[in-house]
Amino acid sequence: MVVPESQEKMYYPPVELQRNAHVPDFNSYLVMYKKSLENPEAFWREVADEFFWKKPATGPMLQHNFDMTKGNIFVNCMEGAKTNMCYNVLDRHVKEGKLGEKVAYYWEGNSPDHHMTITYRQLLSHVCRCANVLKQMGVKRGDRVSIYLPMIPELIVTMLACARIGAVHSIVFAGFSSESLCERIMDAQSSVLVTADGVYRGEKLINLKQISDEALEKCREKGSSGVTTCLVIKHQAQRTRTGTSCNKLQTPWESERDVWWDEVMRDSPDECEPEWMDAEDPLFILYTSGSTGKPKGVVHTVAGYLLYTSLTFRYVFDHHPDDVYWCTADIGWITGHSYITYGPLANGATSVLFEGLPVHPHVGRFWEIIEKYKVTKFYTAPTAIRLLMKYGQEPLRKYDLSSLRILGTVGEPINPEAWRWYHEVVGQGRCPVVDTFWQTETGGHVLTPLPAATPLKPGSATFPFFGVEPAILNEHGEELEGVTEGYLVFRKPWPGIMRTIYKNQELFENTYFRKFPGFYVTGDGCRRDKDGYYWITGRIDDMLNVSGHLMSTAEVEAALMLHQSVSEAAVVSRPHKVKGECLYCFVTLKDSKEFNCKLVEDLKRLVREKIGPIATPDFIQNAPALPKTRSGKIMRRILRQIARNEKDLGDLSTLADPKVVEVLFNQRSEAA
Ligand code: 6R9
Repeated sequence: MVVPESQEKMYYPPVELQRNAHVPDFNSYLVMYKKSLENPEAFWREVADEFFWKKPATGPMLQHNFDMTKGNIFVNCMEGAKTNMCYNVLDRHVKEGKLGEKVAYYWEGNSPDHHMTITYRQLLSHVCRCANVLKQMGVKRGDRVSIYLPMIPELIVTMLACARIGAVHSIVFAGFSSESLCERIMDAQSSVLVTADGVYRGEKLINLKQISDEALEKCREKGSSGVTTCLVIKHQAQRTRTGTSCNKLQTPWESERDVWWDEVMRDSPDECEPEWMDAEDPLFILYTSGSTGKPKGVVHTVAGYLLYTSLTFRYVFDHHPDDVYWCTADIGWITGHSYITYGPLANGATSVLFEGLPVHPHVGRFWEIIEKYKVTKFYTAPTAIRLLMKYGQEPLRKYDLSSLRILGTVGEPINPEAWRWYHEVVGQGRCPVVDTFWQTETGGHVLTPLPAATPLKPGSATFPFFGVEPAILNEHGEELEGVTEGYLVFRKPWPGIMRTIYKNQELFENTYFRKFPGFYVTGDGCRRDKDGYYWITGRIDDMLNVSGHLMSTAEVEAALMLHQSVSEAAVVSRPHKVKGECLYCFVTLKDSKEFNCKLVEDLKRLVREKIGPIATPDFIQNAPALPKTRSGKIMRRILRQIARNEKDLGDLSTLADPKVVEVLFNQRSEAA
């Protein structure tokens, strides 16, 4: 890695930020990076020292095997140590750090009229009460608890309560369908489901309890005795007095199984001894799309995840005690787990927790919230930036954004145009933009700038974080040096990397380690430029990234193929101004079935019901046949080009029947 000497426009860190920063210049970054690779033991030991350990580690900070030819793949951090995540992110601050009265979260509801403030002491008290409630329900160390909740404080309370008693939380994004929720409850074998009566997303009321009931009914039909208790938060009825009050009578209720949150929390004691967990005990499962169509339960463990989310949060957002930090992600995704809950709380940070949408009730909502809470660090997704760009500068001019110091993005590659708008219009040219590349599997940032240290190039995630050693390989697994492009892989683990796929170590090894023995394979393509900067080029495998949400083609294809008229389906991405990518679907119909508008609408509805609104197809095209290789594999590369109307298709010799390409191009106009 060299100090950049590029001709293209670089954005250098502001001097005021450098004065007081944790990593104040590029040279400091290089020195620390070198230490983190040469002596990981000392590097991570120092990070661990600030946390509370009931028992110290007896083993090294990190042990691993990334080579399938040498035995099972494993990562082990701080063997022998005992600790508790919840104790470290709450009790430690309240008891040792005197942060009891500090605000942990400013909650801002879907409507600007709904908001509340929660201090560290209050959060600890709620968490202990919830922990006792869960225990009362029979939840023990190691048991799984599924959580299907909107962005409300109780979501954080429940996840930390699980962490306190050693239960493993499995949060399912509250935009997923009952089918998706059922699948995740069954896979995790949860005994408790925590949900809410309902939630307003913008103008739309979503009846979460009804969806939960449907999911549990589906689980029952599939023979799972699983969930014995459903804990229900009265959110919509209590906090969003909208007239359509949804109370005990209107909320579907099964008295044997369902319990109101406020009734059991009221009498629950607010003290609860933390369960002292082994460093490598699981902390949570979070499902991510798999290329086979079945979601994979990514498992993260206690100690390593604590060290890594805490350190990345501190350095990447250059956290200081008087900051007000806001990450707009949903806690149902990894970004929310790592950078709304665990990373910020581990640092004793004050965060904004936002339930609503960027454009409700008006398109200046984000800017209004930044002004209201004097947000200093703001973290969002390229899709949100592109959406807000559409409305121009006018909505921002009404608000005072002078509190902002650092901006961040995550979820997909950010196009330079959006990057510059974010930097110039939102950050008024003053705030570095940290483009953080990472995955559900990596637990925390792996390629990222540090705001006071790294000169920025719009669209590049720049350099590796401490302890992370990237490499770029070609198809044959040969490492490529210098300026190059290929598969992005990592040579060794950092504490926050996933440990396994829940109940499926074999799938874990096959997915991430089989292709290139000795490396963790991200599935993303990557380019390295002459200054050593890394540029993510997108997924190499057949994944789709819609508005920052990753899904697999197979998952959407499977949903389409449930329709009785469809015999085959292939889904590819197509660039979209706001969502980054959108879904373009090719469907082959069964003989005698007719392709018409009604069918298109039915198929869209089907995908929404099976997966959720985020997966709604934008285009559906009739495909009398699909381009396939001789061995019968669909060639999605060609379909992608048809979807994009790119006529120069290159070599078609591997196709079984090249004529189908022409047919698909001719039918294209009907699709849009
Ligand atoms: C954190 C998160 C992971 C995939 C990842 C990549 C894409 C995420 C990115 C980015 C370019 C960035 N991705 N951040 N691509 N630049 N800064 O999003 O996790 O939902 O698991 O998605 O998202 O393709 O492989 P996850």
